Amino acid sequence: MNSMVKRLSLAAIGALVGVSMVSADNSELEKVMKERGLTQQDLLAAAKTYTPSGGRDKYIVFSSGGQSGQMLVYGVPSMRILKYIGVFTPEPWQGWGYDDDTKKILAEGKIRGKQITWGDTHHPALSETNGRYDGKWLVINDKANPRIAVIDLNDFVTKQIVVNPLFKSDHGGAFFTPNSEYILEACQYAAPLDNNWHPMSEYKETYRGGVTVWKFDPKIGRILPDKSFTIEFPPYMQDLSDAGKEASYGWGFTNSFNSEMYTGGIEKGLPPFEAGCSRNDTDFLHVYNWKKLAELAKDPKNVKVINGMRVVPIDVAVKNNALFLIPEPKSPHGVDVSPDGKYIVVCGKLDTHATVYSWDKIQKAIKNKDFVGKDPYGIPIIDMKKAMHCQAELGLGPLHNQFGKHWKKQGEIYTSLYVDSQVVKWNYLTCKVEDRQNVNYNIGHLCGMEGKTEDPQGDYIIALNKLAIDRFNEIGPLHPQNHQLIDIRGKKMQLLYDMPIPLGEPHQAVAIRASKLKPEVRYKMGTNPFTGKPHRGKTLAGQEHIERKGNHVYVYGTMVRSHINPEHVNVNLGDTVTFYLTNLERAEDETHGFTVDQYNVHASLEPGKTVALTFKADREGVFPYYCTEFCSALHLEMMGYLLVKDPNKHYVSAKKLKMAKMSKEQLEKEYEKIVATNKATDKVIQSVVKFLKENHYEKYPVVKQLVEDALDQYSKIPEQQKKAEEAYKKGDLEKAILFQNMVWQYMVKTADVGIRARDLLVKKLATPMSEAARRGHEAYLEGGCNGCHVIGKVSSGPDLVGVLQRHKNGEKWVKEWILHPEKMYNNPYIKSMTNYFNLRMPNQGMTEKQVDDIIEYLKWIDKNANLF
Ligand code: K7E
Ligand code: CUA
Repeated sequence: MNSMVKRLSLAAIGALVGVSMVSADNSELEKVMKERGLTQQDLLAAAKTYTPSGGRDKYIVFSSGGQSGQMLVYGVPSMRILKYIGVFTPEPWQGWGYDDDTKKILAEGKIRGKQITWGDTHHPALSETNGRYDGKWLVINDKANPRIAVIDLNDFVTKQIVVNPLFKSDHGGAFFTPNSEYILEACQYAAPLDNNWHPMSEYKETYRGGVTVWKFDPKIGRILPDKSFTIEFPPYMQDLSDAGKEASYGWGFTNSFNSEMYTGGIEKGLPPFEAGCSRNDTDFLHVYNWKKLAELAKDPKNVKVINGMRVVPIDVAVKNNALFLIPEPKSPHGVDVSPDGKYIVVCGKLDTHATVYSWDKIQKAIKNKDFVGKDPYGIPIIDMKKAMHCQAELGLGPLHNQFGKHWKKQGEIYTSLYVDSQVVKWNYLTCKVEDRQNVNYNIGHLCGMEGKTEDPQGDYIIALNKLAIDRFNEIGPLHPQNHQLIDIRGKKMQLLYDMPIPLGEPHQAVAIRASKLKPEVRYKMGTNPFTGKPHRGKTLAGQEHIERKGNHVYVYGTMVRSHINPEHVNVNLGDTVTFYLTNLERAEDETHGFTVDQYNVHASLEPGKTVALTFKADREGVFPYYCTEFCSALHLEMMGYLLVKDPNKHYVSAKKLKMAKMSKEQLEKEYEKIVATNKATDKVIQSVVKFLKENHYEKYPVVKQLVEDALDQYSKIPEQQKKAEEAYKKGDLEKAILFQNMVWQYMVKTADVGIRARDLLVKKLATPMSEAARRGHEAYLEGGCNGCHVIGKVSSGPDLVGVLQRHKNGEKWVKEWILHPEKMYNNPYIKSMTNYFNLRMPNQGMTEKQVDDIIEYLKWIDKNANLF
């Protein structure tokens, strides 16, 4: 335990976690600590991570979802998961892979015609401007099926998947260059670049590795495959990569782990890959000038085209001084370029060292031709000693690096040790170790806050641990992964929090300051998020219709609280059906979902979005469709029917059931009742509107937005009212009642949002509550006082505004009255009140302290009396 923390007094800890130091609270804190077996350091950790309801995080983390083929998003320091993003794998909640447009994106990931519905995601990367995260785009690789996906951070939705036509697996991607000009994606398991059969015996001749340099357009956020190219590498099993920056801008670095070019064969009695691939003491770091190669690739003379992609052959790269090798210690894994681009840090899984190369020295060695020879493919090998800056002895199994805030002067860097289960803090300028933190267990990557950019933020490191073993409750043989949050602000690292990840094995995560992300909260009405343009199926209120073209039925529908329009769709067996649906909501977070039962379609409709769902009506019958998000009190009613009829079948109609009908008088009565209800409800609405206007709601954007939504709902009323009156005139009372009910529905929705707006406005306008008043308000609610009293209004009990002024010695009087009401039942004033309300104030068994707090709350009410 950190000794500084040990010495902290309990009072200081209490103050730290925001508990006021009155003895009662202190003893409660002690009790909780004892009951839960918490140390003072635990409390400190809790205070550093606990985020009260409504609180925000400083950083947002994008973590690979490993074999789930998806990504996850969480906040730091709270470690609360905010979202899963469907990427290579269908994700039903978001409709990812269950509506037409998302199916199309997933289909972009088809490999040689085959749809692949999973992915092995490893390395997410955020787009950069001048080597710093700009919060616009996110990309990630799929190791199993070499592909890159692009996610738009405007809505956190995957917008593009590109397939690498050459590689059969990839790993060293995705890495952005400093201005997001390109994305590097290095091969992993060497294989023929073409799609033909080549025997293992011709491995050296016909198997190849490489790095694909994908052209990226940061304006539109798309990879441009036609402008991309691949650099051919020897079959050395390339691993991780990083792009140079500042001093080393224009260059790329990719390491490898099979310079032996071993080809395995355990089944033939040969040593397995693991033995053959780790025979040499060193492997190769590939150093290449992507900038120069991009220019060269423009000339057809310099490339061969394989599977439609331009490939710069090894000899062309070598001839142009654009490709070199540097030996690196045994079985390297991570390669990370320092924020100023001057150092390249390589960690080897089978070496206890991290090796720091100097870019200056590498350049000098290239200039002076300080080569120790050439590899079998003619690539010059730079003398390792001449390129090295220093080596740090870190421990067993160093894998990955992240830079800290004090990188420049103190060479602050953090490295994960897989075998030792540690994070090591060291100095890459001096190669001295400074601190170690045990993690649980077997860490892979580690994630610093913008820790691989030119502007590392420090603050935290997240350890992405492969094994959890004993950290969580037992849930069967498959354990979750364990992400551990470590505070690096002090001299010593402090472990703060364990977060289980039950979704594939996240290899790497990247963290960005939350302030850099500015996503939309809604789409422009009728948008197709994948084109950014109006959707071909965009339908506005009043435009709903069903169209038949041959045997394709198009439904142009809308969704809004709480109905789907249309509610009946009749088609013939064998028809193709397309539902176009637009969510007409403008209110934030008013998402609807849509499915047709048993047809394996689903869509998520965020406000303003239009989706398309196409399927073949290949089964006869009646299929309910409904909204799948609990969007309002009448969400269950948000439904309709798809009726699929076999046109070649003769149907006998059922006998009509005889049911009692309501008399005209009964209907009249019901009609009057609903009209009266509507009038009363409207009164409530008008009073809320008056309050909002008088208090200038328009000055507060969040309130304004709610009011706009409320008015939007309210504006639908006249039309329904008209329909009701017309039906009434025609004597169709049934219909008139239903339309009046619809009026009421809109009123309820208006009131619902309107009241939310009012409450928010009150909070904005009111003087802040003292701690005591806040506790008093809670005691008031918990005591059920609001069952009879409504602040600002006489209801089942008297209005409490001004209650402290109503009696002499008001505070004392009220306190006595709450504590012992029965003592005052015979008081004439109380008697008359009891008679008036036909209710007696009960003894709620409150403590004196609670009553004192309630009085503070009542004082706050009086101060803000104008708001009630
Ligand atoms: Cu080390 Cu794929 Cu970056 Cu796993 S990788 S840990
Ligand atoms: Cu819309 Cu539930």
